[in-house]
Amino acid sequence: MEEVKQKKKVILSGIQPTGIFTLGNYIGAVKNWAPMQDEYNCAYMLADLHAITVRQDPKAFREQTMTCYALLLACGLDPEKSIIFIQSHVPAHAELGWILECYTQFGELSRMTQFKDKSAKHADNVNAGLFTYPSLMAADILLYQADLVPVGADQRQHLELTRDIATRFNGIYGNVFKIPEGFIPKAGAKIMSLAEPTKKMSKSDENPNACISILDKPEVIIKKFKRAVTDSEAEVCYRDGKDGINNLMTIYSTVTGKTFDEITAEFAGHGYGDFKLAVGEAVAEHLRPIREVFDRLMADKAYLESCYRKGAEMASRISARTMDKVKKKIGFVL
Ligand code: AQP
Repeated sequence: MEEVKQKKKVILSGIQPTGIFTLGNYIGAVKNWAPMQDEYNCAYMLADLHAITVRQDPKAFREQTMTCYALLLACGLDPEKSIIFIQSHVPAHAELGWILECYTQFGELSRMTQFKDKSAKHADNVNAGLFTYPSLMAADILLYQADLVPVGADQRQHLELTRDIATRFNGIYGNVFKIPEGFIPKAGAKIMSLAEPTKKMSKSDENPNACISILDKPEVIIKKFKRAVTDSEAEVCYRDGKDGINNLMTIYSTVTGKTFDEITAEFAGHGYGDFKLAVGEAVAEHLRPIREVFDRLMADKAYLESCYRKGAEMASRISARTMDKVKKKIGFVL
């Protein structure tokens, strides 16, 4: 009997080049991308169009985008296996983004917690792009007819909205978009700030002790963990209300593979000082190979450019198919 070959599922995810990735970006998202490359057809993008919802310094932004591209490769993304591109190199994102804004309700966007958080954080620049960000994110995903979208838990709400927009569009025009599923890792879905463990760890946090950058030197990583905010008990265990310790346990568990019970047993009778040191050392060791590959890649800008040009070409080809379909369905003259 002839073997029926199953088509590989499509994955799309992205990250904003708004700074060096934090341990939160890494554990919640990027770390999970490389292992998917054999099983799925993957497209990963640097979301630079999303990044300008917050004011960026042009020179720093350009450099940061290159740095972040190198970081994606250093985290194991392989341009021979996946499409790794820069969002603004593929104009279809902005084009479909606008179209989908017209199929997204004001009320829906008003309910997005990221909009509320970011507009409070950047009160001097609450621009329309910050508000319509989820429609552009929907375009990013739907252009590639993605089956799965691996993101951190903080993006769950945007993904739900993407599904609603796609379902609404399909309801009007027939089967245009694949309805994507979220792929949110169970462990480490949301890494919290080391300084305020009830807030998520963010690249743009102004307090350098709040977040670990994946390029921080080992001694810096260890120092930041030593300063991490915990509680006044002295028990390493995962429990409601122990936000700081829960966060450190999640991080330690992700980089060592140990379960929470194993961690509790390992540190029974020890103070928090020993635990924090162990977490710092484990994270520094885990990130060492990424730093090393990153340094090599940054020394070869021509190679990086050839990768992102090729990525843009492939992404443009795939997204053009969806754009054609969308335009025909809406009734644009082609
Ligand atoms: N703290 C986190 N824990 C787990 N996952 C996280 N992600 C971000 N922070 C955490 C995941 O990282 C991916 C890329 O995020 P992004 O750069 O597109 O935007 P963001 O969520 O706004 O990330 P930051 O670090 O907070 O950036 P800034 O400070 O620029 O706003 C997403 O999959 C996200 O889930």
